[in-house]
Amino acid sequence: MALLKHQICAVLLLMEFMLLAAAESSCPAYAGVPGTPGHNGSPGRDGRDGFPGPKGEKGDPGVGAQGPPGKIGPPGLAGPQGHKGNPGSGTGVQSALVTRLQSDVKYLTDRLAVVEKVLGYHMFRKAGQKYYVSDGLVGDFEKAQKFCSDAGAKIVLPRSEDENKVLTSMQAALESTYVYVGATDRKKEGHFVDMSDQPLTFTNWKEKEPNNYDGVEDCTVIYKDGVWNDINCNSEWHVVCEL
Ligand code: FUC
Ligand code: CA
Repeated sequence: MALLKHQICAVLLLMEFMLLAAAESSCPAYAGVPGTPGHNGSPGRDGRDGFPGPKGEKGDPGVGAQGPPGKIGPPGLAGPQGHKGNPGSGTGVQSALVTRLQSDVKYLTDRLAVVEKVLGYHMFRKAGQKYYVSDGLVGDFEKAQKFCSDAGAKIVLPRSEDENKVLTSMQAALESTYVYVGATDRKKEGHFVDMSDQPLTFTNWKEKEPNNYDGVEDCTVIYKDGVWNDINCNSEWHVVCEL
């Protein structure tokens, strides 16, 4: 059986060979119809790594670990006077707290109103709990008084060395020779009082002042170096008010 199979194959191979030979020698040349393009092949393997790139720029310095907290600072300035204490009994604690809060809110509201008013002036300085303000106005004592009272304020009157210094610094900024101070002896010669007719608790008269020069000096001014002089109320000087 196997022998027969071999023989058949041999015959078939011989026939194929003969056909091919006959075709090559006697058939006219005929180009066949082009076949359809084959499919894309599968992607090739990954290439090798490239050369190393140039050196990068130096990085930012790192943040060190946080150090220990610093020492406690000095105590702050003394605040305004405290409020009346709560009632001694244990009852009514809540109503006392409400009263206290109402009083705090009133204090803060009033202070804010003053600060907002101060912000409306061209120049201002804080002098303790007071504010000294100026719009650069120059006028006689009457005009000074009106300007300040219209602002709900008074002509400035330093009541201490510190306040006198604040006014002196303001005077330098105003570039004025004199600034009016709210003290007069119009009612009694030689007896200077404030605008509420109260005796002065602080003065800083220049040497040999007040001298009522020519008998017409009932108003007061502060000079550049902080000393005071009595002067004619009709003379015109810079006006500063206190709030
Ligand atoms: C001094 C002052 C007067 C005036 C006069 C020109 O006598 O005391 O107030 O300024 O100088
Ligand atoms: Ca004088």
